[in-house]
Amino acid sequence: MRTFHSPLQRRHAPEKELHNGAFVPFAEHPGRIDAILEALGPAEAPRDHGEEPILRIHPRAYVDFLKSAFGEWRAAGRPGDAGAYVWPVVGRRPLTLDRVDARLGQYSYDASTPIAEGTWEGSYWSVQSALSGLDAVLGGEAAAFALCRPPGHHAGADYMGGYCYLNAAAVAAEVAIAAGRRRVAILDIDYHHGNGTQDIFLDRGDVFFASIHADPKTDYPFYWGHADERGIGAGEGATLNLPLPRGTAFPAFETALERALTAIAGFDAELLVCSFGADTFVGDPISFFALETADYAPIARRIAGLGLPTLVVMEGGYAVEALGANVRSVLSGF
Ligand code: Q9C
Ligand code: ZN
Repeated sequence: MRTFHSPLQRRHAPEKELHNGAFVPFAEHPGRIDAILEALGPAEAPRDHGEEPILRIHPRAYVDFLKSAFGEWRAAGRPGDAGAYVWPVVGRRPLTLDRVDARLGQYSYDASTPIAEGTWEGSYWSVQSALSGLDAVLGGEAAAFALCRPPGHHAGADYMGGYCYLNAAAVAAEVAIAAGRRRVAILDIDYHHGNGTQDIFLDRGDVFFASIHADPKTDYPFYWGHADERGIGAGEGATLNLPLPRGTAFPAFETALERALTAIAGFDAELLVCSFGADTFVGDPISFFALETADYAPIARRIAGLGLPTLVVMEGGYAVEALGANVRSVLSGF
C-alpha cells in the first residue's frame, strides 16, 4: 500500500509531558516513526498542499498561535517546551490576551500537549502526509496509509490536546468533501476517543463520525466519547460512540466494530477515513485494551469489506517495540 510520510514530521519532538503527577519522557516521540518505517520500508514524501486545506478546519488565529507560541515562550525567557498552566473555565468571558501563558491555556485543554521548536513544522507535514494519501485514494487507489505523526484526532478546530495539534483526519475528510465527495465517514479506532474530530463534525450531516474507544468514565479524554453523544442539529445521528471497558479483547472489539460498520454502511458514504491507533494493543504502556498483533489484520479486512476507498491515518500507539508489526498487520488487511 502506498505510504506517505515526511522526515520533517520529526521536527516535532517535545521532551516531557505531565503524566500522573510527574514529568516523564514524551510518549509520542519520533522513535515511533522509526519503528513503523523499519517494518514497512521507505515512505513516499508528501506533496506540499499549502495552508489552504488546513484553514478549512482550523481558524487562522489558532494556526498563527501554533506557529508563534514557541518563539513567544522563548521571548518570555522560558526554558524547555511551551506548556499551559492555566485554562479558562467554560463560560468565562472570551478575552483576547496576548501573554503566551494565557494563549496556551486558551488553545488547549490538557497538560500533555507541549509546544516544542518544531511543533508547527511537524504538524504541518503530518497533515500534508494525510492530504497526499487522500490524493492517492481520490485518484483511484483502494486504500492509502498516511504515517501521520504527530497524531491529530484530539485536536479540535481551535484547540490542541492529547499529543495532537492539527487534525489531519478532519482536514482530509473536509478536503474530500470539497473535491466533490458528498458524504464521508470517519471510523476512529484509536484507544482514546477522538474528541477533536467529533467536535469538528458534531453538527454536520455530511460527515459521519464513529468511534470505538475506552470508556471515558475511566479513560482520557473523560469529557467526550460517552454513548449519549450522537450529534446535534443537522448532525443528529451522524455521531456514534461505542465505549468499551478496560481489558477489551478481540471478540468484544469485533462486535463493536460490526455495529460501527453497519452504521457506516447505512450512511451511504463515498469515502472512508480510518483514524488508526495501535494503542489498543495489549502491551501499550498507557492504554488498557488487549488486542494482539494478529488481530489487526482481520479488523482491517472487515473495514475493507465496506468497499469504500479508504485513507488510513496514523493516530496513537506507544508500545514502540511492537508498533511496526502492529501497523504492518493492520495494513495487510486493507
Ligand atoms: N496520565 C493519542 O493516542 N495522556 N493520544 C494523558 C494521562 C494523554 C493519547 C496523561 C493521552 C493522549 C493520539
Ligand atoms: Zn490514543
